[in-house]
Amino acid sequence: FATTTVTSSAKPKQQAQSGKLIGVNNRPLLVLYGSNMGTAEGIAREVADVASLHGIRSEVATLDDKIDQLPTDGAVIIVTSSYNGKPPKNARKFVKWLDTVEPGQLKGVQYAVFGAGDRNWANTYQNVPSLIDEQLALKGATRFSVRGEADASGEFEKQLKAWKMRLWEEALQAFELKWESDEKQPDSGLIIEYIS
Ligand code: FMN
Repeated sequence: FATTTVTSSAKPKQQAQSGKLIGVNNRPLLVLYGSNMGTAEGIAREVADVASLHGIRSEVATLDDKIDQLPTDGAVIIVTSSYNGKPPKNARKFVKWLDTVEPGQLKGVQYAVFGAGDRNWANTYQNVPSLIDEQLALKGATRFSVRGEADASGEFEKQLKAWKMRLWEEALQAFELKWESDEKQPDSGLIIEYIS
């Protein structure tokens, strides 16, 4: 029996080590973003890069690109911002579509959501990530990691880092991932300790 703890220092440009994360059926990762100015998009790309470096098949797309196409064979990570409580441009259709989905229709989809927001918009802080997170659950999808959020007027980087650490830890458990080599601590952004 082993407990897994993970820390992520997410440096996508680093070289991957020889080890690979392997999981049952080699399940893929889809990272979707809603972003006007690039913050959420950058986070989405970085998450996918780190996963790719560790041998996980990863794809990045906008939320609007995957309407009615949420996969059930792997993980879906969604990173989005909000604009006056409304979705960014490339997430508007997705949010409308999600509202029309029947309860239970998204059974089998495993997801996690992260929101890039700003508390200066106090009444609508994190509106869109919160809405998507709740709606996906209502429609039958399974949340494998709790929603994360960061505040551009607060400790954005610190909050982002904390979310990434928790995300990888919970993803490793949810998808039964482990290293195929003997290496205990790959140093390519994802550090894994096995505690007997
Ligand atoms: N953040 C929120 O949490 N809720 C909002 O309602 C909200 N409205 C915004 C409206 C405007 C005009 C601007 C410029 C920012 C707003 N923000 C709001 C903050 C952005 O969501 C935040 O800066 C985010 O990191 C931008 O991400 P992006 O670059 O991916 O679009």
